[in-house]
Amino acid sequence: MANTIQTPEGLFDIDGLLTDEELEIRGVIRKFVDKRIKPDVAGWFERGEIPAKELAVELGKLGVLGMHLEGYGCAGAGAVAYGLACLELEAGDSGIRSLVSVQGSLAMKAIHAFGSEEQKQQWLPRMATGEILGCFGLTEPDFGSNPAGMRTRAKRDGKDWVLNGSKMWITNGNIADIAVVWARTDEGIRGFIVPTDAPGFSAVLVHHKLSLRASITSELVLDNVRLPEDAVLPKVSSLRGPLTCLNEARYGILFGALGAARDSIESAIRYGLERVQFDHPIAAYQLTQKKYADMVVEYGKALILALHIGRLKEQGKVRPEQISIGKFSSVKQALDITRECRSILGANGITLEYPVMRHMSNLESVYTYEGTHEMHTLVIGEALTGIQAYRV
Ligand code: TGC
Ligand code: FAD
Repeated sequence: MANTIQTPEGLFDIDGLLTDEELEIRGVIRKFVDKRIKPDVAGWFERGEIPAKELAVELGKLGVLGMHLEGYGCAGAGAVAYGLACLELEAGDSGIRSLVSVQGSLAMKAIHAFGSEEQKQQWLPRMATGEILGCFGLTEPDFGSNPAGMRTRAKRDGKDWVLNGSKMWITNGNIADIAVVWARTDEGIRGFIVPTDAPGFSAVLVHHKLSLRASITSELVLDNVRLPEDAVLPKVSSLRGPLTCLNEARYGILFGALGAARDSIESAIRYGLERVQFDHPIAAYQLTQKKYADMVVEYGKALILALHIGRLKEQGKVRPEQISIGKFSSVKQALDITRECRSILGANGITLEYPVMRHMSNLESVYTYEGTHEMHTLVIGEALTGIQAYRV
């Protein structure tokens, strides 16, 4: 007979691998998610809306927007602390983690890594508080996995830049104050800070999504958008710019997806202990316990891998293919886990009364964005063979 009932994390003594500061940050975010996100998120998901502006200010007060960046009002937290924050946020909903990822790891990271001192001073402190929201435009309607083919173009006109093109599937596009837009120029691929009230800029909401419904997704249209010379990010002129930012956001996801998995496992265990069939709770049946055991073992393995990658990142040693391994592993495991949890909840599992199917459908987007599962497979394959199979 087991002594005490343990949580998925307790079973692996995960807390022993974390510092006091990391435990404290995790606790604060978990409390915020329990109080502010979980009670309302099913309704936001159902209605396809999210009070993103309000939440951004609250998340700014919590210190999570750009929390892993140094200076300019950012907390300068360690990589593991940031990962744990993403995990707790995604235990609420992938859309909330997306809001934070896009702001901190994509839009702010681009300015932090490749912006001028003036650009950093102008934008980062107000982005850290959530007063200014950013989005990140890399994907285009015809260039998703292969951003190198992008058609959006920026041309010099005197001292100005003029941008034309479109970006697709852009998180926060309709509510952003600035868009970091990547465009082809005569000097290579460059990043531009585009105020969203610039003439010629428009954002069109994507409707009818069945996934990430508590998140805003948009098409950005750039029709002769004229920008001053200092709108360009001066420190990069190749795909290295956006891919550097993607490393950060993918890193957040390799922790984040596990939050959706954990919340689903906890929900399925609670349900299994309460739901009685054939005179016993379904958690008492061996087939159900096998499901719990399989899921929790995979969850724990993925979390330990995430922590290992986090510690490598803190030491400045992590390589992009290791981040690919993490995203590949966490998202796949999380998706499999949510599907299994859904089966434990039976018919109730298909409703928004429980978080499981919402997490599952969100993870379908997470499986695709920030590099599809297949692209990460091929990045790992390239690291093992030296062959870029995606170009063959
Ligand atoms: P390649 O020719 O190999 O390299 C071009 C330049 O980039 C450098 N580089 C990297 N730099 C930093 N980090 C990495 N991971 C890098 N990989 C390559 C490279 O050194 C080179 O630099 P330079 O200065 O010498 O020119 O690039 P490629 O065209 O062959 O691309 C490789 C590939 C397939 C891995 C890349 O295209 C890729 O990752 N595709 C997937 C696209 C993607 O992930 N899109 C995500 C869009 S954003 C998003 O989904 C947000 S979701 C919202 C949310 O998070 O909530
Ligand atoms: P495609 O690239 O057309 O791929 C379709 C299928 O073909 C996939 O299975 C893929 O793996 C496979 N495939 C493609 N090439 C190869 C190959 N060489 N070998 C084997 N298989 C291949 N983008 C942004 O820039 N900013 C954002 O904020 C953003 N937010 C998003 C939010 C949501 C909700 C979603 C769903 C997407 C978002 N994206 C964003 C876009 C996302 O990054 C792309 O959807 C993703 O990169 C894949 O591109 P695609 O959808 O065009 O698929």
